[in-house]
Amino acid sequence: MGSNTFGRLFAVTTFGESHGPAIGCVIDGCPPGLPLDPSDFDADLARRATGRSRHTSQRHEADQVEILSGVFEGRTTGTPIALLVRNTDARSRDYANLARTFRPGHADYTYWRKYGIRDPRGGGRSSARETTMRVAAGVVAKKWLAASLGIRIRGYMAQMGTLTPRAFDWDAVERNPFFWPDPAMLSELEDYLDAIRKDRDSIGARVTVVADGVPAGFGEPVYGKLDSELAAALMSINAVRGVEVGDGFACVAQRGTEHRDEMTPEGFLSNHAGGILGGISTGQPIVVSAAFKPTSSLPQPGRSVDIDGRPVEVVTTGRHDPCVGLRATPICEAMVALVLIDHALRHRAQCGDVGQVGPAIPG
Ligand code: EPS
Repeated sequence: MGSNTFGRLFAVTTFGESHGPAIGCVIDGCPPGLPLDPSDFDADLARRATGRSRHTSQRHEADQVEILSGVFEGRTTGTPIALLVRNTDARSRDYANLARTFRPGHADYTYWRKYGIRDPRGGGRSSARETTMRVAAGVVAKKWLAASLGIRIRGYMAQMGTLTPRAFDWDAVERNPFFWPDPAMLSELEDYLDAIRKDRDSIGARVTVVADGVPAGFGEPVYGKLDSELAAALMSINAVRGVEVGDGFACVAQRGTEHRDEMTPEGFLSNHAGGILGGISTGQPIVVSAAFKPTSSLPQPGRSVDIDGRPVEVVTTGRHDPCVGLRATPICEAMVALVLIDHALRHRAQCGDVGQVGPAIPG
């Protein structure tokens, strides 16, 4: 059984490997009539791409999306949308020394144990290159959510290593390569990451995504809860080790009187719940975070074993990110968008006739 399809009514299947000729996806279930042009993908793919600053992998891919089907005269037709991105800058020789061994902390080992095939080139299907197509599919989802429901999805880096923002400005986020909301800290971040790179090491990060304008009612208790599907979506991104909804694990130390979001006719008084109660959206902003582990491909020696079980030392060469979380903001946004469009369509299918019940508490 493979599991390369995500979503039920807006179903995205991705395919391809980092060092194959191309990567791509098929989106099945996109509503017809949505304007869609290849240039729509450029901005988000550039936000995710490698080689856009000295702090990311220096592999240079054009990341040009070709629309192969599902669009006629600039609009989606309701038929499967096939998107393709050609790989143009793979350098497989960087991986030659990994043919018989495994990077510690990398999926190399588990892919080999599961599939019995050792294709080390570029991490194959486990490479973060696959996230290109998540972002591409997310562009379509974001566009429909904005046009049909006025939903806006934005993310930022909420922590890198030990650093957290001391101020918050949404406008600053898109003006720096860290997706960082505190512009006064940029040189501190640069120095921090330069030092990590100089140490030939890597570092973790936290990315937060906020979705504004989500109406009350999305989510399917009990096994298709909005929060459980958001958690699964974010957890499926390479290198994610933890997901939080709203206050997340901080709720462990909170009292009920602090955590509950009191309601008034004028609106909710707080949003500790992250916009979801009982697995259903409340109408408040949806707030989710993902924790990214430090990159396992490291240019300093680490102990490992070879495919015959003998002890070896592994050094990873090649063009790797010192902080994978740094390029993850658009990926997290895309996964949130894919969950929300799927739930928008599912809600419309089951509850489209319910209409407005009771008082709508402003988010
Ligand atoms: C990646 C390793 C590097 C990154 C790659 C993700 O690939 P390579 O060693 O082939 O240059 O460049 O990221 C991308 C190519 C991308 O588009 O995100 C990894 O091991 O995950």
